[in-house]
Amino acid sequence: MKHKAGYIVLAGPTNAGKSTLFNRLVGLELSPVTAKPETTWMPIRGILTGKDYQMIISDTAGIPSKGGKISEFLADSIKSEIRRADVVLITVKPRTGSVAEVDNLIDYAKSKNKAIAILVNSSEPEDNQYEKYETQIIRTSFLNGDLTPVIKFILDHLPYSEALVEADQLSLETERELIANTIRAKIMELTSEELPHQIAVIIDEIKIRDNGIYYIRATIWVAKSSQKPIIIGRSGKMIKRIGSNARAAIEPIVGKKVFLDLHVKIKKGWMKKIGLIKTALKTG
Ligand SMILES: Nc1nc2c(ncn2[C@@H]2O[C@H](COP(=O)(O)OP(=O)(O)OP(=O)(O)O)[C@@H](O)[C@H]2O)c(=O)[nH]1
Ligand SMILES: [Mg+2]
Repeated sequence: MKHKAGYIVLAGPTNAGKSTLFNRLVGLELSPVTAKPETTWMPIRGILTGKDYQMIISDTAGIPSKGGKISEFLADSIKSEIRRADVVLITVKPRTGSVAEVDNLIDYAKSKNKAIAILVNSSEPEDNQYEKYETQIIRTSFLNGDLTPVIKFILDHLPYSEALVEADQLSLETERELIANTIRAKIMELTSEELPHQIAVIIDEIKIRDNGIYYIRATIWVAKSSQKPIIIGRSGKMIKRIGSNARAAIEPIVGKKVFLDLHVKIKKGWMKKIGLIKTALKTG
């Protein structure tokens, strides 16, 4: 086979299992998965390089329905990933998410003449709700199903091309971005508050100490003073748990022992201010 390479995007309703599928495709836990919606923010691009192909796969935010200005940034980022893609995989979970959202995504991808498949996250036999879109439909469990048909669809629709990035590169994202996302997901996982659009993680400093340990200092932004004690927890228990869970998830990404130094800062209403949103989403 002549060498193929290109750009693939996973897009669809929040909590459909996009990041679960993405991590399996790229073979690394690059994109945090939680049981809560709105875990993924800005796109995370992972790279799968084989002998005859290179896939740059983009995991995107679940289609944001609320959340004000941040949602606008996220919606734009999804569209921009679709425009850049050769293959668009619309990931859905039956009977969840709004049909209108899926309609809009598919219309947009069709208007840009992309190869589109609908991936249905299910091993259950399903009704025909996706047949009206007249695209290929692939049903499989994103968690443990057979991904061969997904890989085949991608390969069938990738253009012939030389590799686009170095063979040993794993992601287009910087370590800083991957680390910030991981810490944020651990906060979402551990705190019962529904705060996905009110917490951001900013990496202040990364340095390798003489003993080889990766020292990471990060600040967690909260939007209200009442949120700070939730993150800190009683006698600092919660922030310790966040730190130790995040450290365990970061170490395989950076391939080093990590020391995580976490701080919490109240940034009142930060998610209403464009400048701060850009810093939080790393688009500034
Ligand atoms: N049982 C089962 N659970 C799954 C499957 N795929 C995903 N999940 C679970 O569904 C939840 C959401 O998965 P994610 O991969 O974070 O979903 P997402 O679409 O990336 O969500 P957002 O980034 O928040 O929009 C997690 O608790 C996953 O473990 C599956 O095939 N089977
Ligand atoms: Mg996700």
